[in-house]
Amino acid sequence: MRRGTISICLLLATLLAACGAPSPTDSAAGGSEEATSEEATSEEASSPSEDGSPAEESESAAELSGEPIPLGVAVAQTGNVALLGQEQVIGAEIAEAFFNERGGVNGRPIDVLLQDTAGDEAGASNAFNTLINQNEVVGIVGPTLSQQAFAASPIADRAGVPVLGPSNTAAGIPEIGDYVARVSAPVSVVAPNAVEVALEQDPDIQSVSVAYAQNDAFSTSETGTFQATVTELGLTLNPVQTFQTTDTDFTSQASTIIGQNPQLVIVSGLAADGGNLVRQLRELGYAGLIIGGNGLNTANVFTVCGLLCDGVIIAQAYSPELDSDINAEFVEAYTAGQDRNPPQFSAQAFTGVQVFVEALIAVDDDQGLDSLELPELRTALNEAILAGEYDTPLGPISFTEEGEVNQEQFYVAQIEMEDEQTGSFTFVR
Ligand code: 1QQ
Repeated sequence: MRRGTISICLLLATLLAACGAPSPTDSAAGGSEEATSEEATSEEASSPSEDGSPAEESESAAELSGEPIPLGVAVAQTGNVALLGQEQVIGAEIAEAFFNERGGVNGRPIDVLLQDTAGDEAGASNAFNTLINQNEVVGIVGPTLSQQAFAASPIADRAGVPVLGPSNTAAGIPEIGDYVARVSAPVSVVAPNAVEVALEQDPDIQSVSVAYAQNDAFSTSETGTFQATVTELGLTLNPVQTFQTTDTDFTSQASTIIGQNPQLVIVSGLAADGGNLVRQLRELGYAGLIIGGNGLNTANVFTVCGLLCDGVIIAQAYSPELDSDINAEFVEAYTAGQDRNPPQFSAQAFTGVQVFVEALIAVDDDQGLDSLELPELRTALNEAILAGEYDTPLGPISFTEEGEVNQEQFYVAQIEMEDEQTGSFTFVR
C-alpha cells in the first residue's frame, strides 16, 4: 500500500515534473507548459517506475518470515532537489526488492520506509524525526544534500541511530558524529578528476572561471576543491562568481565570466540552478569547456539546459561499466525498469541499503537480532557498518573509523545530447 502510494506519487512527479511542488522546469528552467509536457514524454527524464514486478515481490516475500526490519530512506522526493532525489528512491527500492529476493536478513525481510525530505533543512529534520521516533527504524539512508545533513544527521547521532549519507559529499560529513558515515566519496577525491579530463581535451586551457551556489554547503565545499585544483595545476583562477540555488537569472554571472575570457568554466550548484547557468553561459556565447559538479550529475538536468547541456564534463563515483557480479546484477535490475543505465545517485542509494542489510546480517550472526532492544541494536549495527567490507556496485568499499568511505575508483563522464530533452552520459575516463 505504502509502496503503491509512493510509486503513484513518483509517477505523478514524472508527469507533472513535481509531486505537490513547483515544477523544476516552471521554477527554474524558464519552462513553458510545452516544456513540461515534453518532459513528461522524455525518455531521459527520470521515470521512477517498475523496479521489480509485484508478482516477483510477493513470491519472494513468501519465502521470508518474521517481522520486517524497518530501514529509513530520507531523500528529496519533491521540489527542485527531487531532480536528484528521484534517482535515489529508485536505487533504494531496487535494493529492497533485490536483497529481499536474496533472503533479506537471514530470512527476515527488510522494509524500506521512504520519508520525503523535500529540499531544505527543516524537511530533512522532520523526516529524520519521524523515522526515528514513529517508525522506529534501525537506521537511515539519507538525506540528499550535505546542506540537509548538517541539520538532520546530528538528530540521528544524538538518538544513537546510524546514518549513511548516500550523496553527501561536502567536507565534514563523517565528522558530524559517531553514528554518521557515508557511502558517497567526498568532493576532494572525486572532483579533481574532471579537471584532469578537461585538460586532456584542451591542453591550452590557461584561464579558468568558477561559479558556485553560496547558500549550499556541498557547492561551497566542491568549489573549494575545484579552486585548489586549478591553482595547484598552475592555471589562472579568475575572480570567483557566486549565486543562490534559488536563482533563475544568471545574466550577471554569465556576462562577467564571458568577460574573463576563460577556456574552462566550472559550475558548483544543484541541477536546476547549475543547469540554468550552463544554459545562459551558452546563450550568451561562451564556447569553451564546462565542468559541472555533482549537483548536475543527473539526466534530469537535460530538461533544464536542453541541447546546451552538450559537452558538460562531470566526475563520477560510479560507472555502470564496472566489471563485477554485483554491479552486473544491479545494472540488470535497474534496466529492467528504466530505459537507460543506472546513474550514480541510484547506485549510491542502492549501496546505502546494501551496507545496512549486510551489517544487519553480521549483527544477527554475531548476537542474534531478537536478543537486542532497539537502542542496543542500533549501536551494534553502527559498529558492524564501520567494521565491514562490502562488495557493491561502486566497487569494494569499507569505512574509516570516522565513517568516511574508502573507495578506490572514480570516473568522468561527458553529456551527449541528442535533442532538447534526450541525452546520455558518455564515460570518458
Ligand atoms: C551534496 C551533493 C549533492 C549534489 C548530492 C545530491 O553532493 O549535497 O553533498
